[in-house]
Amino acid sequence: MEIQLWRKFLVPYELAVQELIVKFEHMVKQYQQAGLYSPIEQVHGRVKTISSILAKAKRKGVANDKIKEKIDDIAGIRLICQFVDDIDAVVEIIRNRSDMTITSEIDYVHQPKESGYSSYHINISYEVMTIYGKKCIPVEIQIRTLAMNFWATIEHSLKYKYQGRMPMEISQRLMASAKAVRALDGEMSSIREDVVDAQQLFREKAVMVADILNNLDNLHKRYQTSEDAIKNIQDEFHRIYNHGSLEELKDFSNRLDRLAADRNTQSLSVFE
Ligand code: 0O2
Repeated sequence: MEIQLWRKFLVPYELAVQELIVKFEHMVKQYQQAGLYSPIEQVHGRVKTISSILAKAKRKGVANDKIKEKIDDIAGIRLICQFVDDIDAVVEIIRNRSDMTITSEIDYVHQPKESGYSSYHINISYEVMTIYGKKCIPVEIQIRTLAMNFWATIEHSLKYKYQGRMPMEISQRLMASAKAVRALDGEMSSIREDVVDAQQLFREKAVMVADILNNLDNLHKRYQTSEDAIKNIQDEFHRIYNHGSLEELKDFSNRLDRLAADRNTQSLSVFE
């Protein structure tokens, strides 16, 4: 295929990857805005390069005119989770979506590959609208933890370097480190609740601080609150932020909310 034809061939794959990145990133944002824990930590996506498609076709003995049917990871999305349990949650989310049709699933999490590779693969058919009409694009979604991703990235580079002739010693080290990755993920799972709680508190505090600063800005600019009153509020905010508890910050934020909501009042009695 000529380069121009390749580019045309890959356009709907690029569209599918871009749309899916937007959808999954938006999902993460929705969880964050709702103050909820997101089972997805990072979203990545790529369209395979032409040389990588050709190399895979050669490796798998796929003729050039069969690439479209036989290579199903030309469009790829990678969803990175913090914990192994999150992988199941993400799989469930994808199964329940009406805009992605699952064509196959491979569970390399519970049955890792011989190499040590671990990840959950879901192949979907995803519809995009191009200027030539609708097209159903096959997309491979890989779901893995941060630790699994670290291993896979390193192993991928080494595999590329050794081109299928990986020295035995390195293979063995990789297998041993894959075992360490499973142990690490297991350890992290056992403290998942603590980590999630801590992250939740951090997020709550961040949302509260953003609200407070927004209210302060409004009081200053829109309601022309006096400089002295603003300074008092700011001083109290700094004191609570630096030395107070989350409860105190919550109470402060609620008082400021009430004050900002009451546009007619000139009284700052709640801070007096
Ligand atoms: P790239 O460059 O990441 O796109 P196979 O021939 O079995 O390896 P197959 O039949 O296409 O691959 O299906 P599978 O097993 O679902 O693998 C598809 C993709 O999963 C691979 O694409 C890799 O991204 C990833 N993967 C699978 N096995 C391994 C592994 O042992 N190590 C690493 N690092 N990644 C793996 P590509 O085209 O091989 O690579």
